[in-house]
Amino acid sequence: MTLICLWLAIAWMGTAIAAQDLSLRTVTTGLDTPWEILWGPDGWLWVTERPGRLSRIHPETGEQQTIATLSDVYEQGESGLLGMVLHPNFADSPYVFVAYTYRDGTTILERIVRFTYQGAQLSDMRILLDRIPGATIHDGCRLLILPDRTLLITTGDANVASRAQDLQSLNGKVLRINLDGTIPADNPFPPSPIWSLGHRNAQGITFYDDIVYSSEHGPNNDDEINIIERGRNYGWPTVMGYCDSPDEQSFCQTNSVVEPIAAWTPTIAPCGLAYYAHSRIQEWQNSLLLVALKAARLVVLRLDSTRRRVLSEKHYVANQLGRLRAVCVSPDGRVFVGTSNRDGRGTPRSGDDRIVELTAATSSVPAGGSLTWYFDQEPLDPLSRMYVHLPAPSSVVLTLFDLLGRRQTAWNFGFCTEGPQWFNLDTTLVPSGAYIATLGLGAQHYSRLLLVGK
Ligand SMILES: [Ca+2]
Ligand SMILES: [Ca+2]
Repeated sequence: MTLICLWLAIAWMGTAIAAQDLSLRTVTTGLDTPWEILWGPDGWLWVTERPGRLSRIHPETGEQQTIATLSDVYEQGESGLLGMVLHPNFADSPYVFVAYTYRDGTTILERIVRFTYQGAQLSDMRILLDRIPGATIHDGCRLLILPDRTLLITTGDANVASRAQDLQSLNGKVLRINLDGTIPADNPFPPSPIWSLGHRNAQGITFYDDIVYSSEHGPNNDDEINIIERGRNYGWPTVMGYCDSPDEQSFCQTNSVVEPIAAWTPTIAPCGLAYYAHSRIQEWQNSLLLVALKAARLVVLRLDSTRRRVLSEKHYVANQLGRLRAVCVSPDGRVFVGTSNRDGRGTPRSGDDRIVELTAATSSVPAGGSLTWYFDQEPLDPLSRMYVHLPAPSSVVLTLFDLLGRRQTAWNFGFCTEGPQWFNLDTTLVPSGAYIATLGLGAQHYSRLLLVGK
């Protein structure tokens, strides 16, 4: 038993994939321009589609449940229902934050709103930030909630490039607001929501530890990946990509412009961005996963130990799925992407748009299929919970072994019915450290590395 567990753990940790080893599994079809895909605390994918629908999609069956359809969304060109993020403590605060464009007369405007999720529907819409100028192009609007419980919002320049440098304009910025719509007292330009400036059209944002990363569309050159820092200037429209022409260098010195950590000419149209921290796909650990519209591929940017420098760039599924707009990483390291072939610039194929799971062909999960298994946080604390989507009714036992394979403790949850389950884990008496966690489901065993803290 001990040897088996160790072997499984090593197999898990050692998984590496080459591009040709990646396999694609269509989760669902028939969508129209999925703009945001999130992994929800209920184990479903939460999705916005640009014409105005919000839905939950089951990652295994593809079942779609509409939770709202926004009737005042204005979709033209790049505008419409855009970014979404869920409250980090969704069980107690079931709030869904959404960005969309609408029309006031002939004027296109953008707003950030908050819904409450109850009874499998979104209700009680509250406006947090309103009347951000929009346009048929460059509407930004990727959302991110930071650990300090503030909301970051990317905005585009709405096709007026000079606005990106104007501190009186909300366009071409990263904005930061509190989750109730008020402005944080420690914003750099109080009482403005502006957090950083000089952006053209950022449509990807993610973070890991204390670093916020963003992707940004360039014009006909210099798409960018930036590290977003408080109060800093990112150069647009004077500076494109690096500070490497005489005009740019002068502006960069005067304004202390932050250069990107990656730039692309010719452009790839970079969009959704996610940080990959998991060991499930070892080769991608400590990388940024970036999906591209024009280049129609997943770009994996491996970072160095400071996480501020790109070590390598690899491309996957190039031209296999068409335009890719959204990427989502589940807490157990599964990767989902959304196509954008019905957005007016793509060539829809039968079934488009779709959500596809990218998996290593040599799966690190032992026979028994695509088990969804994760913990609500790591390292575990004394009140942690374990999520398992049971593929069939079975007994459930979680055992922790130390790294020498010696059994330390176990939780026996008895016989459980199939489907999604949460299990409470009291780790009060478990010393902090690294363990090999083995989940026994009947005769099947699944292992992974697990950290326990205090
Ligand atoms: Ca820039
Ligand atoms: Ca440049």
